Amino acid sequence: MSADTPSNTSSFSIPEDIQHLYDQIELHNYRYHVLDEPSVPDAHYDQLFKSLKAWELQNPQAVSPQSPTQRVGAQPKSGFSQITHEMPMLSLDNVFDSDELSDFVTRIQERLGLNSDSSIEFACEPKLDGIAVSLLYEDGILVRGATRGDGSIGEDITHNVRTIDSIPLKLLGSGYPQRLEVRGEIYMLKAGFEQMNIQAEKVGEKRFVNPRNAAAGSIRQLDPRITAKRPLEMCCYSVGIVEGGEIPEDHFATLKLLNEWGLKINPYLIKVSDTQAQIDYVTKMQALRSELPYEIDGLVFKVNRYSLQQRLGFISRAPRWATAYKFPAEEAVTTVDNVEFQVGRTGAITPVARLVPVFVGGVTVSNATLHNMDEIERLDLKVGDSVVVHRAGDVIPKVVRVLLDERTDNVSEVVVPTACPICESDIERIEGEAIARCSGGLTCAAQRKEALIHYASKKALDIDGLGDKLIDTLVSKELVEKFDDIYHLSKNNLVRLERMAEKSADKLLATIERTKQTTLARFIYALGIREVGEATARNLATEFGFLNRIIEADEERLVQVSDVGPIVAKHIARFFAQAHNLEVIEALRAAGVTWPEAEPLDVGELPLAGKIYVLTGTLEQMGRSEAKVFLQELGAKVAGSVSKKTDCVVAGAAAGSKLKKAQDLEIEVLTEPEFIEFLKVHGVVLDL
Ligand code: D41
Repeated sequence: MSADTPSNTSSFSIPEDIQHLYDQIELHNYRYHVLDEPSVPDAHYDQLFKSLKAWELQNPQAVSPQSPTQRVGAQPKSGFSQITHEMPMLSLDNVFDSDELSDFVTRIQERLGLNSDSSIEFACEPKLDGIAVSLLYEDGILVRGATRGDGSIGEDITHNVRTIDSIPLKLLGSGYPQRLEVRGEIYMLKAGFEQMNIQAEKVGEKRFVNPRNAAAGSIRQLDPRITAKRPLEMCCYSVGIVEGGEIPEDHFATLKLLNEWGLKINPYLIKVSDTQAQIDYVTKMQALRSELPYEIDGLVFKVNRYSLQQRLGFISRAPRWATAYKFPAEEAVTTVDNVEFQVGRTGAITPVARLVPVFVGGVTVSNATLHNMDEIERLDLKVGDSVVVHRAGDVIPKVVRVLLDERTDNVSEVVVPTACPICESDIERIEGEAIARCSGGLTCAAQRKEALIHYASKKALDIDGLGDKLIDTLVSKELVEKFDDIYHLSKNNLVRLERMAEKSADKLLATIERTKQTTLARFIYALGIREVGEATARNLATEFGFLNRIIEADEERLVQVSDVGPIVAKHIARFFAQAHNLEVIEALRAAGVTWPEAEPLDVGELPLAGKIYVLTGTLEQMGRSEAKVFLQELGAKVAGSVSKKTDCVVAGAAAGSKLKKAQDLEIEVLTEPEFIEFLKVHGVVLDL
């Protein structure tokens, strides 16, 4: 949080503070709505707004007509004509946790005069983080597109919506009302957004802050040729005007019908009738959030039946029958206390920002990666700056932006070290590479420690119980230095360590012993060869079958392995050319580490050779990337979309259009349990 962000409202008893708050909110408003260039995350803005509202609630006599709370939306950009919505586009109230969600349901039951255990059907859908728009169809023809604007007046964006492929210019089928207004969200896919920013940087243009602002900026272009190039989509979530025709009696059925008329709806739309199912939906979607191809900032719950919606009505522009369930914001503002440099497994020196702790993406974050030296320059970051921190899913938090407007005189330059902060070896930086490295190799304690952590990690030797902290202790007590030292640890060594009871020492030693039996792929991955990840290690193991053959292979042979390019081949060859690496391998073999070796199977002999598989929906027992690797191991190709050439579709939960297409094309479909059974039959070992 910036220094001037109120933590409570009591500090705003004097009007100057309030004026300052007005100014801040108005500035953010202008940047957000007019320039499409916000400088702070929404949550920060919401916080300011909330503080002002709270103060005004305490001081109702002092609410000025100039207060930002007294107007809705912002001025439209000049150049667009205005559209008055015949039926206002309502806004949504928010809830933030399951208690508030259940209060929302209770209020509805009470208003409808129902008792607390009577069930009401709700439609649930993701809340897409884009911009709300209205489309008007007359006799099935798209005649107008408009932004929501302030809910009453929006901007005419007909020329731009016509460029969006997921918006039909003419409705499909028949039976639609003569006049039909469809409402929904225009948004940008995450991948398209990344692509756009890469392109923007190449030509020296400014990056967009996030997919939502990129979508807003794209839809409010005066030149539709620019909009047409942007990867936009639209998903529908309600209807407005309905004249000269009928729609079903509930929201869910209406959306399904819109879908039949050619409009896109969200595949995760479901109906639920009890609180538990609502909570399950929240849990499921929260887990899925970071994997979705678009950003969502929450979910929307709507009373399904229109007759009930009507009875409930709305207050101050928000329907009583709907609410947004907001997820924790993935961005927050905080201050950089310091920048320190960490040494990774391969010697890469990564700058890390030490932050004033801040709650973001559901956890408190006090460190964020800055990737490399170039990034500090690109961000123009100084110690003491206010920054925006992003944390999505389980990904490492990162600093995405510096709030240059808020920079004070109390900032200092980041001091880049010239020697390794751990072992004082020289730092090397290859021309044209962004990464600086410690040249100490395994003589550097930091690199040794990281190498050991990697060796013991889940995808490598999988020595459960030998994690970061224990390795840290073992290295600093000089009990472990090289990989094979792990196998020479004694119970005596272990029980002397803090927090290591006899039972856990026994357990750890048993795990170390058991995991000596490994696979060639795990072993190669564990060695920590630069650029050799899990998939490359698997490919090397499958194609060579024997470690010695890999050691002997030259670069020319190595590039024939799938996924191995000239750079990776060079790293592999270089690794095995170094005598001390071969010694490490010998020492591990001598300590009893073994793996089965066998003549590699000819790719053509694999059970799924030549078959094309498509994965869709959410797999609950394994990740999609895992499923992909399993299929590839059996010789199948995994494609992204369903076509006539597809042999089989594996459909997880909430599978959408791909599943439908597979059914239309009469392609074999496996459910997740069927898929797992199928893998087992083909001898794939699953550790689920
Ligand atoms: O996905 C969304 N962003 C979304 C927004 C959604 N799925 N449903 C919505 N439903 C409504 C009502 C209940 C008023 C028809 C909305 C919005 N409103 C909305 N978007 C922006 C302001 C309001």
